Amino acid sequence: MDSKSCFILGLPSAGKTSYLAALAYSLQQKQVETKLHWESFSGDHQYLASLAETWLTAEPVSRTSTGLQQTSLTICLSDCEGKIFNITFPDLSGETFQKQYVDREIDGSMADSIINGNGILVFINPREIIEPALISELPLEHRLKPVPNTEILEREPANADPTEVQIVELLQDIEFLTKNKRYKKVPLSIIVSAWDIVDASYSIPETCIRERIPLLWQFLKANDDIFLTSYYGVSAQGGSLDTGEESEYLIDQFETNPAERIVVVNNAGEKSHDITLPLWEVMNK
Ligand SMILES: Nc1nc2c(ncn2[C@@H]2O[C@H](COP(=O)(O)OP(=O)(O)OP(=O)(O)O)[C@@H](O)[C@H]2O)c(=O)[nH]1
Ligand SMILES: [Mg+2]
Repeated sequence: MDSKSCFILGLPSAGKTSYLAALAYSLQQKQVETKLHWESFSGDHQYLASLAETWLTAEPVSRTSTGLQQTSLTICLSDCEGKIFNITFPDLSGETFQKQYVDREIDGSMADSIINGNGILVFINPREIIEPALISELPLEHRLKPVPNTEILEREPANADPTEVQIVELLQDIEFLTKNKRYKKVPLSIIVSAWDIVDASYSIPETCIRERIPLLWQFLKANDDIFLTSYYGVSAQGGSLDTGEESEYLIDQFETNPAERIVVVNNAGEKSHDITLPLWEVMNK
């Protein structure tokens, strides 16, 4: 049996665990057609089973702390052609990636999963984007005033630097780590999570990335000889779960077929409920 692995990257609250919760539920239901299906559990399945349960009851997932992060979850899947394979992926804490960005250091086992992996999913939550401030947009008095050294020392890069700068830096680490594998491009899927809150004028995920975080889009365009990129918009929850009323509304509305809560938009703007699509695509490139 084939063994594959997928690396999952994203800053805090990027939507990684919510995606895995919807995936865990989707893989075991039959009402909505999906490219991938659950064949059997391998390893410790408790984590994914409990995420699936949380998803079904329309509760938001808890933040993944570094102490509770999962470095290697394995499930046995079958694809639409009946091919069966084991797939391994992590559910890491966004803080792990912030630390990597700030310290410019990566854990050895994480580096190995990137080097030996088959593809990467990168999550970006439109609600969490830190926009860059252009010098030309700052009031003149700020631009003329010298910055005191204390302010520079107190700067917190993880909470202040633009999202696009942090993600591009993390992708540059991947570029470096995979440099001996240049015979093959790195399959990458950029996933705009919480697609239900994205401005309705965006029907194409790549346009949303190009306009909201242009540095990332430019980086991927300029490095298309290294990364083989696809773009998806994903609403894993199907809507906001910030209040009990919102959760109840979603449960009632999709009582007969909960998996229809999920919305996945590909780069042609086509909508489906198949949350396995980004994973299936990066595994097949
Ligand atoms: N509206 C909406 N919100 C979502 C959706 N998916 C995730 N969110 C929200 O985004 C926030 C972060 O989601 P998580 O899945 O915990 O993100 P994460 O990347 O695992 O974050 P860390 O564990 O901190 O690294 C939560 O408040 C979720 O409720 C969605 O489909 N729609
Ligand atoms: Mg998480």
